[in-house]
Amino acid sequence: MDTMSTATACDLWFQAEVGRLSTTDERTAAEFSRRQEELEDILLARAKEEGRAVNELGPAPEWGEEPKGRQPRIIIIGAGVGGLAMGAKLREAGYSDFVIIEKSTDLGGTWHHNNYPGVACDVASYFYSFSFFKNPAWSQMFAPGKEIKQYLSDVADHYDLRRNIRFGTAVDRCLYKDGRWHVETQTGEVIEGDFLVPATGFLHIPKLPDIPGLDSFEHDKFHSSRIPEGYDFSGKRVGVIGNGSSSVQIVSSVVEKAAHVTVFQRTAQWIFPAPNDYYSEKRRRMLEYYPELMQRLFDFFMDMYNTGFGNGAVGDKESQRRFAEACEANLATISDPELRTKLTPDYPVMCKRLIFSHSYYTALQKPNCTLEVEQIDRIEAQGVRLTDGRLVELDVLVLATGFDTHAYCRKLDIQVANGPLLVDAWQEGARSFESIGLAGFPNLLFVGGPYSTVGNLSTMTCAELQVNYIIRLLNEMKQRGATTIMPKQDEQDRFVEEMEAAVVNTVWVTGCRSWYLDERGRIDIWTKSPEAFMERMTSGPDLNKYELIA
Ligand code: NA7
Repeated sequence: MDTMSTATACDLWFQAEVGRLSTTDERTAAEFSRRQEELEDILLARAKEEGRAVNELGPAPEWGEEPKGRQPRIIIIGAGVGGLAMGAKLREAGYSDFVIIEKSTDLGGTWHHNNYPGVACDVASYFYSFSFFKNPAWSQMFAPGKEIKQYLSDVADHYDLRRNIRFGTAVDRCLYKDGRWHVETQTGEVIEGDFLVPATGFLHIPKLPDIPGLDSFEHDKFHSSRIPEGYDFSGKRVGVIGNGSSSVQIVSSVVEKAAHVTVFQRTAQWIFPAPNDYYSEKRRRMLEYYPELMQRLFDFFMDMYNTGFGNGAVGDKESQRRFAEACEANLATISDPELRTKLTPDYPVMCKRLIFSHSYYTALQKPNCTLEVEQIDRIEAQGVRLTDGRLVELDVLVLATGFDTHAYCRKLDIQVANGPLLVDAWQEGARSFESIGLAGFPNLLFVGGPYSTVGNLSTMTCAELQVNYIIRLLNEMKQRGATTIMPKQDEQDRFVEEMEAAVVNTVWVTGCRSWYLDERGRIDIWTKSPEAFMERMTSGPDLNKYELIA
């Protein structure tokens, strides 16, 4: 075996990876793993023989060549995935005059705020990475939140972005006047710039349930994203309201320590049985030497998410059927028929964001866990009162009730002097042109705004595509000597119509409530396939669809 070429060993390792991920048979999977381990030994030895360098990322890259002409000053809001992608790519493109305003004391956005037990991403780690900063060191198939935060920290260090970040600075108001954006912070300071890039994310503002008596609970109570890091659930009677991805991860983790866990479920969810494999130290070391394998892993998972999952959500019946079968088979593993009935959704798979978990059903079947489907009447000092009159006494209450996913950057009070206010422009629902600009708002460029592909594409990939689009837009403006840009209203209207026409094909409007729908039942995420989004982002921008002012 060790006489094979390095290229063949890489091929075989990758084929074994695909085989392992494609089989549901544990013995076959174990055989693939064993073969991979042998190949890792060979590949590590080869790396030494061939004098391969560890693919270390090294010091921050030199600034890209400055585009000719005056440098625009760019104000980015948020040092999460979107803001950091923007900073890294600006730096690479030579735009040195930018500031990232971050209200927290550290970077990472969602991955800074969410510190609950079991926090992890539901997108495979090799794909939940920037294509320009692949990470051989992921420890698991679905990386824990802490690792993702560390990864983002590494991105910031590598691109030397910390010096551009203003931590602990909350924005109050963004006013466009006299041809510039004036960003006023809560301390009254005004930061001026030519472009405003809100990269504030959408899993950001906690949505608290409108349950009567919420404030009367006398013990610890947290939104899932505000559980203090290291909070000790040991020996406590824990109540968790909600059963989305956050709840599923919390419950699966906390059940090991808590005296009892009660999950208050309003609507059953489909659960896709995804094992969360650990990646061995040897595998990680091997991958450091083989960027070509990192690329293949990235491409493989991208294809799996886009064609397998993404296309299913926007109408591919074959993909929907495969996901439905896997979820139904998972549900069938629940031995107690009463519990199984409680956990059976009455809407199609993927209508709500699909939950990936290999441990939730196991947790629910533990003797110290109860799934409560009687609805909540009110919260009282000692616990949760159900509509049938029972009181579930608790020592700690977790509100895993999601986020205000449609707020986007409304809180920033964005407005144009003598012109529109963002909240008015979005009165009938958030919108944008091609997920980037907004008619009536000069030099306002979103990363992760309305019509981003939050459905299925990795947020990292989505941000990267948008940022590359923005850089091309800035470069083209420079070439044309333009200083101000905004989408033409009719082009934006046509784009919104295109998105709304495609909604009917999606599984998101097949009869469930989810965070994809706003309070009017309107969808403001990308409604076509992930490939169509990638195509739009990489072929754009078409500056004929924008108004340009020199
Ligand atoms: P989600 O997925 O929005 O889930 C919120 C959960 O909270 C869901 O089960 C809701 O039930 C439930 N909920 C919300 N309000 C209430 C009230 N008032 N009463 C009872 N139950 C309620 O949020 P997550 O934080 O879990 O996940 C967000 C995303 O983060 C996730 O999709 C991943 O991409 C990462 P409902 O189903 O609406 O009946």
